[in-house]
Amino acid sequence: MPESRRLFFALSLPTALQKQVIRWRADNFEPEDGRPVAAANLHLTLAFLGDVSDQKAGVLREIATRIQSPAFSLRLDDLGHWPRPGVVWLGTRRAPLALLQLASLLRSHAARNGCHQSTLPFHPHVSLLRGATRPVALPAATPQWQLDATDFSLYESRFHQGRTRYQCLQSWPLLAAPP
Ligand code: 2AM
Repeated sequence: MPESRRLFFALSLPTALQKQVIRWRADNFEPEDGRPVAAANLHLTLAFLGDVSDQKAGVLREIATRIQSPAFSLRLDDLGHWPRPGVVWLGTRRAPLALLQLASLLRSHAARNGCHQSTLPFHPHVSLLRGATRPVALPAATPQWQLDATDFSLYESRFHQGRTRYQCLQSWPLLAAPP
């Protein structure tokens, strides 16, 4: 049987922003609200690929190399709770067009290469807590962070010794805005 790995394209959060987010999260949620996503695992998924053979991953990496999409800034100014699948998330009230186009491009390439894509509309978000299936009191004040997306990455999701770890396999630059 060929090797396959669980992969997804995502935007990473810079370490400084990861730290701010987890500090704020610790101050604003209770342990019973859900399991905190590890700081290094915080990310915004652009396209989920599922279990992918190395051959198919190679094709998708080639495609990613040819993508010429502009860099963009995203305000992380929205917060929500999905009781199913049990996620508390950080999102944006106004998704930049460049983000929507990048996600749409990656999703359509993924679909064309046999990676099943959800029919749900793309809702850009960073998962903060998992297993949050019971009601959660969300803080009244929504944080106002900015994520400057200058590249996008391919991640592998691994489950080992009871922990999920996302490993960045490769990153591709987004085009800087002309001066
Ligand atoms: P989530 O944060 O909303 O759970 C790695 O698992 C990433 O891919 C996570 O960000 C997860 O989104 C997303 N993901 C996992 N399974 C998925 C699926 N079946 N469809 C779309 N996205 C998925």
